[in-house]
Formats: sequence, structure tokens, C-alpha cells
Amino acid sequence: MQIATSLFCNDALSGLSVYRRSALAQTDAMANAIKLYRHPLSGHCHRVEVFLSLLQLPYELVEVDLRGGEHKQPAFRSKNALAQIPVIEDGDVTLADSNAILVYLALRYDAAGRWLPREPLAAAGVQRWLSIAAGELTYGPSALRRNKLLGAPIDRGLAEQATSNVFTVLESALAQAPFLCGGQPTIADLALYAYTARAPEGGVSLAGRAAISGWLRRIEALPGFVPMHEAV
Ligand SMILES: N[C@@H](CCC(=O)N[C@@H](CS)C(=O)NCC(=O)O)C(=O)O
Repeated sequence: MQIATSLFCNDALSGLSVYRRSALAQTDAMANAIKLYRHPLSGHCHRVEVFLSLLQLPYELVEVDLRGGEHKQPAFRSKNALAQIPVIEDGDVTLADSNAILVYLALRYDAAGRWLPREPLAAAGVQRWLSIAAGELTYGPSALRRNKLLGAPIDRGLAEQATSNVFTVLESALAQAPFLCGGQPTIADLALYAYTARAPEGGVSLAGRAAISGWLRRIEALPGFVPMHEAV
């Protein structure tokens, strides 16, 4: 596994020199960094990385060699028995599944409830989009992309129908509000972002989807947004 580190530190040590302050903050952040096991082409992993970055949490990216089957080895299966990325390690917490991780990070680190509202109907609205991200988005545009990039076998008819359904629903929702759950972004937007933005890599054009295109740009403009690696 290869490790790349991205550190964000709150500067609370006002009595120290700038140099020492930053060295201490970095050491502290390293010790507390959340590990994200991921692959750069995975949209499931990107949604977690972008949320860690937006929350300004210290994190380390640990590259998992999917091609070499590293995720199927016992060391990785002990973190996720399903042998899938992403997985995070946050202190003594080990957690798999991208949407579960988004929920965990929101409830643990976003006390204001900005990214995952606590009000029942609003929370249900976010969950509905997380289900679409795990359903139609995965069976549709994500599957078409996996097929094109990696040659993974798919049911093309099912994938094309799911893609049409999910982009029709997205376009309609985003014609009414800047983000999926209203005026502010939530984890729903992050869960839907990557496989929508990268749909053209699977041969799906977003031309004519003006509301979706505007939404992608709004997400990319969020302070702390990190782009997803492009497949070339
Ligand atoms: N439900 C899981 C799905 C994750 C997933 O499909 N991960 C893919 C990479 S994008 C994976 O690990 N594939 C390896 C394999 O299935 O062999 C989540 O949301 O995290």
C-alpha cells in the first residue's frame, strides 16, 4: 500500500512561533490523521476523500492495489470482509462503505448538522439520495464506466436504463434547487458527484443536462473540494 498525506490543522496554539506552531500542528495532525484506503479511479472513494477535505480533517490516502488483488488478501479483508474500498480507520474505528462513512463523518465531525440535517424529513431526503447513489448510479453510469475502463462485464440494457433514470431524476431535482436537498450542499451531493461527473468516461454524454452541469460546477467551487483523478 502506498501512502500520500494531506493535512489540515486548526491553529489553536497562539503562544508559539509560527514555525514551531506549524511543526507541532503537523505532528499532531499526523497522529490523528484518518486513513482512507482507496483507489484514485474509484468514485466511491472520491466521495469520502472530498468530504474529509471539505471538513478540513487531517487524512492519509492509502492506495490499494486492486489490479494486484491486494483487497482480497486477509490483511485487507480484516478491514472489510466484502473486499471493497473505501475503508477508513479513524483511531480505533474501522469502517467500510462509502455512504456509511459519509454518515459517520457527518455525525461525528459536523456538529452543526450542515452536511446531514438532523430534522427527520430533511434527513430522510438525504438518505433517499444515498440510496440512489448505491442503486441506480452504481448500476447505471458507474457500471458503464467500469465496463469501458476495465472491461468489467455488465448487463448493458439494465445499465443504460438505470443511467437514463438517474440522470432524468437528477436533472429534474436540480432544475428546482441548487443542490439535491435544497439551497445548501449535503452528503447527498457528494455521494452523487463523482460518477455523474465521470459519466462521459463510460460513454454517457451530459450535453443537454444544463442543471446537472451547473450543479457539478457548484460542487467543484466548494472551498476544500479536491478533484477526482481522471482516467486517461
Ligand atoms: N457499497 C460499497 C461499494 C464499493 C465498491 O464497489 N468498491 C469497488 C471500487 S469502486 C471495489 O472495491 N471493488 C473491488 C472488487 O469488487 O473486487 C461502497 O459504497 O463503498
